[in-house]
Amino acid sequence: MPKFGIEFVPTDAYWKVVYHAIQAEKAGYDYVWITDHFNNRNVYVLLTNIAIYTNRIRFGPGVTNPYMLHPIMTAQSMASLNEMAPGRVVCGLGTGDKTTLDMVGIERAKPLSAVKEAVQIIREITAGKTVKLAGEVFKVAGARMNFKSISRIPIFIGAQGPKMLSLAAEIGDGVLINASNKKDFEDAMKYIKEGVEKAGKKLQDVEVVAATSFSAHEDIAKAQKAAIPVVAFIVAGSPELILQRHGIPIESANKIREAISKGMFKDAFGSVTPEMIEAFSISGTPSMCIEKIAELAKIGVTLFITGSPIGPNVRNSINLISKEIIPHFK
Ligand code: F42
Repeated sequence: MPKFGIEFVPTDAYWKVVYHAIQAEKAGYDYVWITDHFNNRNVYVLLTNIAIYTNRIRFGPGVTNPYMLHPIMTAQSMASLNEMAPGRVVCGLGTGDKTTLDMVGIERAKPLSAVKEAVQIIREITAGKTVKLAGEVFKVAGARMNFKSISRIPIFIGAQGPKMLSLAAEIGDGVLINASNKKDFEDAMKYIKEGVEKAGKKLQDVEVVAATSFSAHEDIAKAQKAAIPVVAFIVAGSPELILQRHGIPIESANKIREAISKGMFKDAFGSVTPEMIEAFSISGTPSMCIEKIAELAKIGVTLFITGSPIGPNVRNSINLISKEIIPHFK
């Protein structure tokens, strides 16, 4: 049975996200993840408030990256949060969204090394050790914090490419996969198994996380309509290989990409097809969602995240998920 997580993109005021996190805790979710992009609300301001206003749910950035914020600072933030909410903090780390890093002129050089070295730095610093590392990306010349984390902080690595998936399974406590369709998870599992073997671990040692674009409503049309804007952005940002896997013509994706880049959102959203919604989201009635979640669990997903849009109305959809979907898996 998969555990449940919820992901919020903090485009809304901080209090609204915190309100939904409190609601998610009451709804029976196990994890809340806050995405990290410079152009949204600050992830640590939100996580601090979530630490204060919740009691049980585990939480963390989903995901931060080692380019925008030095891993030393991520480690410090994680350990400080873990003092506020003992044992509830998890660290989501990835190579970072290229588009937003490009906007501030930060190059995503050597992503595999950056993630690997960041994990080492975060693990050692939070454990109270002195870090000395002459890495390919990070040079740390004997750094140590004056305090250490009160417990070990699990690191979940955001991954999509084959090498990152394998690395994530090898060194991470969890692999966070941004996808919603079973084809993507069938493919990802090959690389996850590779990484697990490389590390001499068992598959059960690694949490396989589906970070989905999710939309639940009793009315299927309403659920799918709410998913359209998110799906449009996913299609626009998807590499050719992924589009091919789902039988989405490159020309259709290019049309959406072009419309988004010109700010013509109505045109972009109007070009989203039912096939795209099927490929890049889980949207529909509770029973349809249950079927899809069960399918992913069968493939190997152990933690299921309901991500943006969650539903036409976030509050109502959390209630619906709490009543009709989560109990099915408990
Ligand atoms: N990104 C954010 O910025 N914020 C978020 O909140 C966020 C959430 C999130 C949640 C789940 C998830 O799966 C991803 C998420 N992301 C988020 C995106 C994440 O940060 C990454 O952008 C995303 O996972 C895509 O990266 P990737 O894992 O596919 O890795 C990329 C870089 C890639 O191309 N990987 C290749 C692969 O096969 O895995 C390998 C690339 C390679 O070989 N690089 C070489 C090297 O040495 O590293 C050479 C590269 C060079 O420098 O020439």
